[in-house]
Amino acid sequence: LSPKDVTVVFVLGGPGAGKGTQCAKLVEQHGFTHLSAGDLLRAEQDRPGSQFGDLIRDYIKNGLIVPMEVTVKLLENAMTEALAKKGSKEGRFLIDGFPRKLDQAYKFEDTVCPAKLVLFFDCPEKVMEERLLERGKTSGRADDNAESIRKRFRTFIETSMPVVDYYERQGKVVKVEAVTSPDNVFAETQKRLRERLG
Ligand code: UP5
Ligand code: MG
Repeated sequence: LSPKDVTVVFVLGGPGAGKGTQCAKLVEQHGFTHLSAGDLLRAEQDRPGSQFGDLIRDYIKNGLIVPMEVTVKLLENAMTEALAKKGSKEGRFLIDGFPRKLDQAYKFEDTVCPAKLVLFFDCPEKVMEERLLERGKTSGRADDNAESIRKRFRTFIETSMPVVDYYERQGKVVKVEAVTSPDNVFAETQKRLRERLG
């Protein structure tokens, strides 16, 4: 895939920062294609006959990063599929929750496509924890429990924040505070993206 044909925006932020919520709004109003790495992994985990089901289940429950080959391939397939469906090579993609480890960032930019921007939702752990525990009452997600949440936070700080710092040094990060209401966060997101994407 070539950056001439596709625009890739990575959407990062801690667990529960609101990446999925904001991506849904961006799709509705700006026609992006939204691909959540976590959603793709959960779908692959549940796909009958998948050779990666048990591995993915184990990594997600422990808040660890699934080996990048699996995730990059799932994303690449989903992008190709979305482009085919639209019947053109043009596409604007929000890649949500990826890359969350430096090796993934290098691999994706090398073999799939460099990112134009990184949208980073910044939110205190306390707020994210409350949101996830609340969602855990009904989400059925195997990682929305106190113990998994603690592990997800640790991985975020130790492994995923260096990715944000890496893109920060390239001047690609658009940072948005994600503590207020979803509509407020969205208004700020739109404003900041307009400044950068036109
Ligand atoms: N909510 C959202 N915004 C709110 C707001 N402004 N005010 C009040 N409430 C708000 O939101 C979470 C909850 O908060 C919801 O109930 C929402 O209504 C509310 P959501 O939009 O879902 O936040 P999001 O940031 O998307 O949270 P998510 O739980 O999806 O984050 P994670 O990053 O933890 O999950 P993800 O699915 O990306 O990854 C899960 C696991 O997959 C990882 O831990 C890892 O094990 C694995 N993974 C990989 O191995 N590799 C990858 O590349 C990606 C994932
Ligand atoms: Mg999400």
